[in-house]
Amino acid sequence: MRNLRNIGLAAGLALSVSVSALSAYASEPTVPPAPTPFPAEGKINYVARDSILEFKALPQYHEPDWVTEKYVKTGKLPPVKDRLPKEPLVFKTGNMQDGIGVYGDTMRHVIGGRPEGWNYGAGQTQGWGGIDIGLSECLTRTAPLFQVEAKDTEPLPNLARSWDWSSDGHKLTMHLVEGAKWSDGVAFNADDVMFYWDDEVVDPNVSPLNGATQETFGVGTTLKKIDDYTVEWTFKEAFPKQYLYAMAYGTFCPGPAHILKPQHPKYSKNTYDQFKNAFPPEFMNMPVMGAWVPVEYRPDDIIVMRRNPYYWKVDEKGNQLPYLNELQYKLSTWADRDVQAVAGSADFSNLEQPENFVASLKRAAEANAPARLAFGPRLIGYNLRMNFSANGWGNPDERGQAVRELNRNEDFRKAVTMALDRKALGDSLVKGPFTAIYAGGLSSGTSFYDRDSTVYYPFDLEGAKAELAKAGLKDTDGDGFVNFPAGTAGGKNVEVVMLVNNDYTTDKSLAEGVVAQMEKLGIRVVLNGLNGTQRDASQYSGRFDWLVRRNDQELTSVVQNTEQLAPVGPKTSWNHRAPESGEVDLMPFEKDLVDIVNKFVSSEDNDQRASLMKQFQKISTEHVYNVGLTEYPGALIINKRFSNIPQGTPIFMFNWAEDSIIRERVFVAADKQAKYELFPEELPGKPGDKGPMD
Ligand code: BQZ
Ligand code: CA
Repeated sequence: MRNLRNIGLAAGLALSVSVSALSAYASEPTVPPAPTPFPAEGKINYVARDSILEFKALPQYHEPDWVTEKYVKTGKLPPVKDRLPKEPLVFKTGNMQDGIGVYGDTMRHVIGGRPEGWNYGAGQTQGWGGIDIGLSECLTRTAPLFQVEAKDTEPLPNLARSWDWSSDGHKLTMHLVEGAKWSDGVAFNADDVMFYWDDEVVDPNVSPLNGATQETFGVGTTLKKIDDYTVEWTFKEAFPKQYLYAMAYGTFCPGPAHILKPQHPKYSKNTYDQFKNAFPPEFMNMPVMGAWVPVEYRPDDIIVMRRNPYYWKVDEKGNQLPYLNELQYKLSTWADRDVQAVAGSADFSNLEQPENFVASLKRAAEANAPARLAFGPRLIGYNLRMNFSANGWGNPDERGQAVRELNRNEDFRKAVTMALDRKALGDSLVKGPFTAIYAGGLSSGTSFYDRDSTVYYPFDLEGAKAELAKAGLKDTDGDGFVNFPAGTAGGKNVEVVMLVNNDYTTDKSLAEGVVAQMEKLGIRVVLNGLNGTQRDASQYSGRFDWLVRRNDQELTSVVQNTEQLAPVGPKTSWNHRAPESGEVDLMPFEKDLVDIVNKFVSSEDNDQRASLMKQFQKISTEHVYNVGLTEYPGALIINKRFSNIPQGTPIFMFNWAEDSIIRERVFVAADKQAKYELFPEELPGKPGDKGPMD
């Protein structure tokens, strides 16, 4: 065993990897190499949390002139002040980089997903890429917090305008915005919140799109209505302030109960499937609380959204938001989004596929480039995740079951991680300073990351083969692939089916790289490439042995989607869930991870939280809870005509940039407005009607 000092581990080793384990490898576990510094462009102007917005009544309100002329004066709509809450959400001018905006123009998005329908609460995607983000308004809001110092912040008020903790910290009373209306004019109130909670989150037959379950808000948590504008949470832990993050986008964005409830099996003859599919993509003008409403859907072509005349947010001059009259979502591919954004035929992209970095940088550097491109911190990462369920999640066949048992064998996991040449994987995506070796666990770009708490098993093919042998796998028929032991899955070659999202070049490139490198180790990996929607369905139901997946918020912010860090509930982890009936069969180290996450959630002490995340990082990387592949920075590409784009907005942190730039405050100066609107001076129609209001 080489002397510890020789492998550069600092004295007073932060890792407590047992010495005996060290002697087992040709190369010792160590900390990941320091990533090449990558200067995030566009410094973030940090602000105080309460400098962004407030709720208050203003002396007067305004709307686009054409709304007054065409809709109010003709009696089709009430005056704007009657369409707003008593005290609307007011965005403070001081936090608006270019100040008060003007009405007009549109933002043209391109997306790679496709809409299944409008029933987000029952698990239907609208195609991602900012559509669901723009439709959804949630109890709290976290994406704009990228500009607030992490240590002293908490989620922003949104549909919940304020909240109070009981003295013992087990109850949280939430006060909802009063007098806000859905885009069809129907009042928003606690019944919407309770329908989402009782009939979509708690109802075991319904899975909301971003996977909220009761345990997302704490095991045993309950919620009840106090009055039309007050709900009360009850938690087992005291002061679990962490859950205010779970009440933001993805996990607590109520739908219109007046439209959904009549279709729900508890209140109709519908099956759960009929409920989920009750609002197909063709169902236009689905009532939303968001700033824009779907008025046009042309399959494989475009979705067009028009401004919501009842939107409940204003600027400090009383101008009802949004400034932009329209949003467009061209139905194309994720790679095309980058191309169109830099070319100027679209307006926005999260540059997240390294294969497009060089071409996008070149185009954006040209003098007449229509779009700005700015890189942020290294927060885009990929993990290979192994299905740890050996008790039936996903109903595996004999071979699948045998692979899951191997996944639960730490020697097997170490063999896999040591056989990965992560430098080669990163270089296969893009050369240059972008990609970094990523051991797994928390992203290096998050404030909770601690490199000295990260156990990295360096690339070492011989050492990996030794681990594979320790796991009891040998190539008994000499064809280069190890076999199951005799009597297991017929003693055939170990064959692993790896699920991958075919919608992204990057996901496919990494998956193909893993297949090639596993072949050198002697493990046969077969790709199961599906589109995003099918991939999500297979993954949520546990129908995978391994999974290559881009990181989500729990690894890039830790405080968002925290429950996804470990199997704290039956359906919270990406790669380890309970079968239909039964518990999650936790391994000992997973029990430690669950305890750490539960302690983190109910701790208010920032130092304790930081140290809990160091423990999480050490245990999860030492035991290879997930196998890191690579990580790199993303870049925001946005057309130069837009104003109020906060400088330094990261494409992904608490949420994606579609949320973080606060699109309802974005505007185009009058002299830069283009004639891109497809439905100029039109407003949404009635729920289910075709197209805009006639
Ligand atoms: C951003 C995002 C906005 C989902 C989705 C998509 C789904 C996943 C993930 C990203 C897309 C874009 O990501 O890639 O840049 O615009 O939509 O929601 O990958 O397949 O299930 O988690 O966010
Ligand atoms: Ca063999």
